[in-house]
Amino acid sequence: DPYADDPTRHSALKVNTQRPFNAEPPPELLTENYITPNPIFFTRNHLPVPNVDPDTYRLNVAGPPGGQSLCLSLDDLYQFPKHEVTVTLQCAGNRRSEMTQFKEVRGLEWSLGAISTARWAGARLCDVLAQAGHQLCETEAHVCFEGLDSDPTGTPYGASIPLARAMDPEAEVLLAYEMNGQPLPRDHGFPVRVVVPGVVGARHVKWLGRVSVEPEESFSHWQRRDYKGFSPSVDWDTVDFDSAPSIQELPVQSAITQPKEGETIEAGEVTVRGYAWSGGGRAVVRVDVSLDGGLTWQVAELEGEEQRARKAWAWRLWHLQAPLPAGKKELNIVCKAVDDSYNVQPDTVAPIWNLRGVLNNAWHRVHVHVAP
Ligand code: MTE
Ligand code: MO
Repeated sequence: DPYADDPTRHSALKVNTQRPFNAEPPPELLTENYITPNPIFFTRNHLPVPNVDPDTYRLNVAGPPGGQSLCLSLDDLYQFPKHEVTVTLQCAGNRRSEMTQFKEVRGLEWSLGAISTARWAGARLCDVLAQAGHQLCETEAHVCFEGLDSDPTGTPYGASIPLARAMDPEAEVLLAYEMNGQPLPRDHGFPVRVVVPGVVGARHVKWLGRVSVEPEESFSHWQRRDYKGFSPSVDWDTVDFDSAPSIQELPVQSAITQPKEGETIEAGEVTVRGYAWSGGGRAVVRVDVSLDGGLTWQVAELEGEEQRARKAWAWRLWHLQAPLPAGKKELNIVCKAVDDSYNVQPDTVAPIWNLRGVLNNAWHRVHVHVAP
């Protein structure tokens, strides 16, 4: 069993698949804290978790043509300036189960918890690439990452991001070795992972083994044959993966974590809670909540500090406390967020449905009963 050596996990996680391990925190724990505690941070593994010895670990960074490659130990990585940033990581498949309800898709049945937030620390990718002699001359180039996890044929997990993002110090792309002040837990990439603020989870390669600059995107299955969006009209007989760009920055997203679907709440007043986030560093400027399925709206209160313009890498938690109209027996609660480009969420899944069930950012809806 290649999974026999996987780490033990927190019992509160809602397990999607055991091998490989895929799990999310339940809604009520997800937004209990702005920073997600490491043991309940959602986990998305495609392969068995490698067991890496930190003493012999080496990160291979390919140099430019004619240049020299770097072979970095953990101690070598610690010599680079340590950079810290709070980043929300979201899987492209977050909220896929709502898409499935509309029409069948292929993929893990994520609820709304394939998203979490941590304070990451490590070396900036741009500093490491510069040390290897790379410059931003090839504007069309890509930085390819390989994990130390591999399938039975020996093919590692891989992904890539544009070189322009990797070399931009303002983009804050990290080779992270700390998560919330601790060494990375094994499930989250011990000893080193990539963190690409504002970009889909799939590019945050864990158990990082190799970095190279290439003229083309990674040839990995997960870069070329997965994590892409398509029209609702495309099915598995007609899909042409080369015709769509790989997902990088994600669209604006929000979801309700309290109350829960099907719950019975007390009459009088309701408190609605949730999260909101947008990709590419776009800040959340507003969350609208409806208690009547979208007929009328109230503006939720955003918690925490104002986000940095163009560098809003982490989610905003929000809440709304509202009196309930007397005699209401049921509520159809809806939320939708607006980012600082005034991007909004579509009202239903239908127009954004796709065969792989990615990029679901439709209005989130929760139906509850009111106690008499
Ligand atoms: N990196 C490696 N090496 N192997 C993987 O399976 N999964 C990716 C990404 N990096 C993956 C990986 C996907 S699809 C996501 S959503 C994130 O890791 C999840 O990170 P987490 O498990 O720390 O939440
Ligand atoms: Mo993912």
